Order: sequence, then C-alpha cells, then structure tokens
Amino acid sequence: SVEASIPEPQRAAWKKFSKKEFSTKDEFQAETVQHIETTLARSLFNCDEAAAYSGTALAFRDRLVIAWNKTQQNQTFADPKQKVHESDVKLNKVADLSLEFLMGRALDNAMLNTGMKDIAADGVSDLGFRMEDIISQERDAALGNGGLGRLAACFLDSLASLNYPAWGYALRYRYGIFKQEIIDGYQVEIPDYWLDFNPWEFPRHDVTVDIQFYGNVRKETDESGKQVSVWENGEIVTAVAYDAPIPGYGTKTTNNLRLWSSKAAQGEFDFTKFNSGEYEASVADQQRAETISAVLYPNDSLERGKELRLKQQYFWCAASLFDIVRRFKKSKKAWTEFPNQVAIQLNDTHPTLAIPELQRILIDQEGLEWDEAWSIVQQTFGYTNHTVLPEALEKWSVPLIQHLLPRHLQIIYDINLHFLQFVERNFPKDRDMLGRVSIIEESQPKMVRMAYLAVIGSHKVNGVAELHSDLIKTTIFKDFVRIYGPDKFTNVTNGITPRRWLHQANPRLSQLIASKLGGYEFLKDLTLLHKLEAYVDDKEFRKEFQAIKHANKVRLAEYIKTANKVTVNPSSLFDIQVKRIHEYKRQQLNIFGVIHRYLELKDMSAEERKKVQPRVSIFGGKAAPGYWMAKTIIHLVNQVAQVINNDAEIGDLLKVVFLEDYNVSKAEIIIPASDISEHISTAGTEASGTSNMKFVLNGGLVIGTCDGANIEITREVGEDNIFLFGNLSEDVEDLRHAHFYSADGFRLDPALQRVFDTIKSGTFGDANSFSALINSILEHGDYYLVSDDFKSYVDTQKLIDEAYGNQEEWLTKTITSVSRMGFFSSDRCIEEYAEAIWNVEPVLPKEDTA
Ligand code: T68
Repeated sequence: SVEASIPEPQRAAWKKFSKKEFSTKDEFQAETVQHIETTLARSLFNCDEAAAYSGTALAFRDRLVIAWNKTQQNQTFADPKQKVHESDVKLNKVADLSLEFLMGRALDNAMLNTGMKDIAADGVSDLGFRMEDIISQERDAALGNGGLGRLAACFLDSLASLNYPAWGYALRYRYGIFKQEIIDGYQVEIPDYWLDFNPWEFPRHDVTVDIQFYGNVRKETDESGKQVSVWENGEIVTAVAYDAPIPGYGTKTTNNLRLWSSKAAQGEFDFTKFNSGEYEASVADQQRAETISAVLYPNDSLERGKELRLKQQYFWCAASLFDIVRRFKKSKKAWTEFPNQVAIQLNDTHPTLAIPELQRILIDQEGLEWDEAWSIVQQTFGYTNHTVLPEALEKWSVPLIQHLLPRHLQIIYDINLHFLQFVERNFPKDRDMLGRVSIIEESQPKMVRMAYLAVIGSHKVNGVAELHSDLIKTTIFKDFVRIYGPDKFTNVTNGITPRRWLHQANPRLSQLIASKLGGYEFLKDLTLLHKLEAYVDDKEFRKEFQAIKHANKVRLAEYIKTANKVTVNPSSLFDIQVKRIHEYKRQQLNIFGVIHRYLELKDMSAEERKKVQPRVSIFGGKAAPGYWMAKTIIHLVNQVAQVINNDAEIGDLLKVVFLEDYNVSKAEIIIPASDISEHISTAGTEASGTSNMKFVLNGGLVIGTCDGANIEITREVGEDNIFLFGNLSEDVEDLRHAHFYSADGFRLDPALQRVFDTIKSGTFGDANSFSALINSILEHGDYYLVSDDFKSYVDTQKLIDEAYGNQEEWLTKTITSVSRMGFFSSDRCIEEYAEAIWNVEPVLPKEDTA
C-alpha cells in the first residue's frame, strides 16, 4: 500500500542493493551454493541430491520472486491510458476459485518458463549432479483429485503466460491426495504430508482474515431506521494466506496462487485453562481450528455431505472474498464498478457459498439494497460445470447450513424467493416448474441444490466440452434454459498447457518440432503445429519422431521394471489407461478385454501366436477410499496381472501392469510413452477428459467412446486417426431401460460370458472378491453399459492390432494427429473465458527500468 512505501529520497539506497535476477551460469551457481551453505546450513561435504534440489529451488524461487513482486506492482497500478476501451476493461483481477489445484512439481516448470533450464543444468552438472536427479527430488504438490484440479493448474499456467492479471484461491491442505500403495493387489492409502520443505510458498502472517461459523442472527434498526441483520456470537477461526508464484512462459508476468491455512483466532488459545492445568482442553480449540485446512477430501465424483467439507468451503470462500473486496475498496471506486473490476470464476459448485457471501457483504456490511447488490453478484460470477452424474451434484441439508451459517441460509431463502417470483411471473401456467427449479429440494430433510444456486447467481454457465455443454442444457439445467434463455449457457472446451504436457514431459519431441517450425513459438501459439503436417513424408523427420517415441517407451519400461519388477518389451504396443478409477470410466471394460485377449492367446497354436501383436496393458489411478467397486476393479487388475505375467506360455505377447500412485509427475513419464490410450467412458458421462488431449499431443492414438472431448479430438485429427467404438449418448437411456424391461435385453455376448466364467472359476483368485463387479452387470442392470459395448470394444482393439502392424501408416497417423492438436491448448480456453465470460484484457509486464 501507499503508506508502506519507502520515501522517494531513500529509494536510491534500496535500488542499489535490490536483487537482480540471475541470468548466467556463474550467477546461478553463486545463488545455489549460497543457499546450500547458509539457508540450508550444509557444507561441501554434506550435499546430497536433496540438498542440491533445495539449493536450486531456492535460487529459482528468488528469481521468481523478483518478477512476481514487479507483476503485482504493475497489475495494481496498471496505467488506464494503456487501454483502448477503458470503460469495458477490467483493471483489477480475475479470481479463479477452485478447491483444488493439482500443480505437480514446480522446479522444472520454473526453469522452463523462465528459459533458464539449460544454464541451470550446466550449472548443477559442474557441481557434480544430474538435473534429472535433482528434479525428481521434489514431491508433487498434490492438492487435487484429478481432471478438475489439473485443469485449474493448466489455467494458471495459461493465465500467467498470456499476461492476464489473475489469482487462484484455494486451501492450503496439510495433506494432499493420499499416496496409493498396492499391497497384495489391494489399494492402501497413505497420508500425503507434503509440507516438510516447500520452498515455493510464502507465509503471509500479516494477511489474515477472521472467519465466523455458527452463532445467531439478530435483527436491529440502524440510525437511518433501516432493518439490518447482525450475525454474531459465532466461533471465529483465522485464515492465514500462503502465496506461491506462478511464472508465465516466456514473459515476466508472475501471478499468485493464494492458499488459506486455518488457525485458532487470537485469544482462542485459552490461557486460563492452560494455567489451571487443563492443557488438553486449551489445545483442543486450537486443533479444531487447524482441522479445517488439514486434508483434501479424496472423492472425485461423489458428494458425501460432511460438515467439515462445508466448513472448508465456507472458510475458503469467505477468506477469498474478503481479500478481493479489501483490494477493491482500496481503489475507492463505487460498488457498481465492482463487476467491471473483478471477475470470479467458480470451478464447479464447491465455491457456490461465495454467492450468498458476497450478497451478505454488500447488504449487511456495505448497506446496499437487495436488488443493487444482487445485480453486482450476478455480474461478478461465472460458473463452470464439470459433471452431469447425479451422485456428484452437490446438495447440503438445510439444517446443517442453518446450524453452521445461519445468515447465509436466510440469504439463500431470499435469493430463492426472488427467483421463484420471477419464474412465476414469466411462466404463470407452469406450476410444476417452481418445485423443479427451486433451490430448496422439498425432501426430508430439505436440501439446498448448489448447482441451481450457482446458475442463478452467475451471469454465465459453461460446460467443458461441446457434447457436455449441450447435455447440461437438455438435462440438469433444461428449465433454466427456458427461464434465462440460451445465451446464459455456453461452452468452453477444456485444454491443456503445452508447456508442461509437451515441452516439459517430452523435451525431445518439443525440440524436434522447434527444429522444423523455426523455434519454440508454437508453445505460445499451439495452432502453429499445423505446419508440421508438411513433414509427414519427410524421412529424417519420421525417423526421429519414431525414435523419440521408442525412447519414451524405453524410459517407461525401465520405470516399470523398477516399480513393478516386471520386464516389458518396449517394442510391444503400449496400451495405457491412467485416470481416477470409476465405474463410469470403465476400467472394468478394459480389464475384461484383457482377460478376453488372454483367453484367445491360450486357445492359439504356437504358429498362430507368432502372428500376434505383442501388447502391454498399463493401468494406473486412485480409487476413492470408500468406493468399494473401484477398489474391486484395482484388485482384479492386479490379480489378472499376476496370472498373465507369470504365464510362461504367453511371455511378451501380453503383459499387464498396474502402476502405483498415479500422479502428475508420473503422468509426465507415462503419457509420452503410449501407443494407444483408453478414454472409454459410457457415452454422456465424461464431461470432457483432458488426458486424451495430452496423449495425442505426445504422439499416441486414442481408443475412445463418442464422449466428452473425444468428439472434438475426432473433429480435429480426422476419423481415420482415432479408434471410436460403442453406443452413442442419445441411446444410453433406452439401453438402460432395455436391461430391465426387454425380454432379449440381456443376451450376454458369449465372449464376455466366457470372461465372467473364467473369473468365477477362480483363475484370478477368490471368485467371491469379484462377484459384486460381475453382478453389477448381470443382476443390477449394467448401468454403465459394459455388456452393450463389449463386442464393439474388442473388435476395435483388433483393428488397433492390425493398424499397429503397419508401422509406417501408424507413424503417419500419429504425426498427422500431433500437427492437428493446436485447438486443445489451455491458452485457447483462457482467451475464450476472457472474451466471453470475464471481459478482461492482458496487462503487459513493464520493461525493466531498474
Ligand atoms: C473432471 N471432474 C471431469 N472432478 O470428470 C472430466 N469432483 O471429464 C473433466 O475433463 C475435468 O473435470 C475437467 O473439466 C473432476 O475431476 C473432481 O475431481 C471432483 C473433485 C471433488 C468433487 C467433485
């Protein structure tokens, strides 16, 4: 702030000693050695890889901080005259509210985005270390479950790279997503305590917000005679900010990710209790406060209605909004300017409480009238939906909200009242409509439908792929399209950052592309990849492209050897399915297909086996700890692997691998090594998928259903370059119905029947362990249509074997596909959000004037 500025006459002294960003190898080494010696108190004789990592990370951290400080300064005081249409441009910030940011490792990303990796690699090599070893010392920042959290992380990279003034807001969980161990074929969860040493975060002990829970609401009349609500007598917990710098690629812009940590409010530590010997009681309050940000909920597609989860959501929304409002108020602008200065994007319904919270701030604290406040709220928020699965749609019980957030419940009821009155006026003949669209579900107990609240409180609602955005308009939000008109609903197809998912994960491919395209400009404009298509017949290029894929497969094979003690042949077809384990994603279809392949191999003569395309089936992913069916699938994969990998008759023709603890840093090794990856959800269930994009960008092909972004990938790469199979989303409902009601609805494919018989015979261990899985198909209606799609799936796998047999054609398909992936950059997504939803423009970094 202005009050904290160093006075003008003293600035020269500051500037003289103000730290500069290192830019040579010597400067990098000096910084690194200094950090190892003084910050870490290690010596020349006591410097292992961990210490070398720490020193390198601290040197880069310092470098980022300088750019970060300048960016924040520049964005705060952005010169309005720079702007062409000042009045339509947001000066302040985009706030990305996401309960999850699945960042992975930071060092490699920082080195590449600043363009300093080569210098640093050279520098550490002089000190006797290999950069790869140093990089792999870092633990993942795993504050997310899966696609939703990783999307938020890709968006941060794009926002910074495109110079948008944007902050991410989340919780600083002490424990991220659990670590998965496979013991005797079963998933075991190990806590992920990741904060021992985290050089990337900056505690801001001076940036705190007191957050209230529970208590009661009292009506009072203020001096002007107006009725106001006072929320009081609650319990206070303090939010402390921890900031992490987010460097853009090829720009000095360095944005901020602000994570809130909970701690007992000042005075909460009860010294009377402490002094009278009740140590435990005095510590208990403190622990209760710290519990709020203790752990990430590990459910990726299920809402369980736990009070602590709701507390997390409110704690985070309230702290973030306070922060945003505090910054806005410093500008002394009128409240009507708020939506022109701030755009807040809700990543799914998890931050929906921000809507009643902003309304509360405006009416209870700032004294605005309801309508004026509500118009500001609606203009400020945008809501991104990530699922149509009914079990994933968030609902909170009215009694729980009443207890925890009494004032917010009143406001939610008032929002609902205004909304229903509006609906009644516009649809007077449709009385059922009111019950259908009410924010309150009239169940026992009553429930608050968060997705409806999010739609009503936002000016735009978007899905994450075309099919998904169409589906939300015809299913869960159908009535709302009638009420608000179709323009409120839009699509922003997901994307991925090519910096991490090409340049970082596959440096050799990135380099090859750069050599043909005349530099790395494509990392900033991925559509430039189309120029690669000119080289599809270039012999040298093809050879190098193929050699890179092979090297990536060798690297994965080595990893599999170390991790699983299984030897796989890198010349086999690598078939990979890595993602959260869920029935709708259908890893069971994949493993049934593997069993089918095994049975066919066993039937063959030695002669016939010679013609078979060898394959490695690779699985990876975590199951939510309470999701038994998903855990059963993991167990089956491991049991099948055990049997097949030890069958001498089969040898290299088929290997099955379950990779433990799939996470972002492992994805960076796994994804570049695929020939085929599987994206085989029941049509209409996977909102988008984003790993499908990563695999194709790295020269792999996809076997997939007509679901989510697979459809748009097909549009871009062409039907000949993807293996689509299975029923379409428009037929799903009828098929499900037929499973129960049609006489011949359940004539099981004989090949699938045989797979089931084999499992039941005990070939893969105790058949009882798998009966629930088989019965979900045979007895309980096969909700995910495994039986309907099985034949089409295995037939398509056959086509893949044949296509892979022709290596030249396969290579042509993969090169062509890579060259057509430009659309799927998260930069394109961010430009779409900026233009159609946020109305913000970039703030370019100032030239260095130091
Ligand atoms: C995913 N959702 C979608 N959810 O499943 C995927 N959910 O299709 C899409 O590509 C991706 O979002 C990005 O849009 C999730 O990953 C969760 O992880 C999640 C976490 C908590 C609660 C609910």
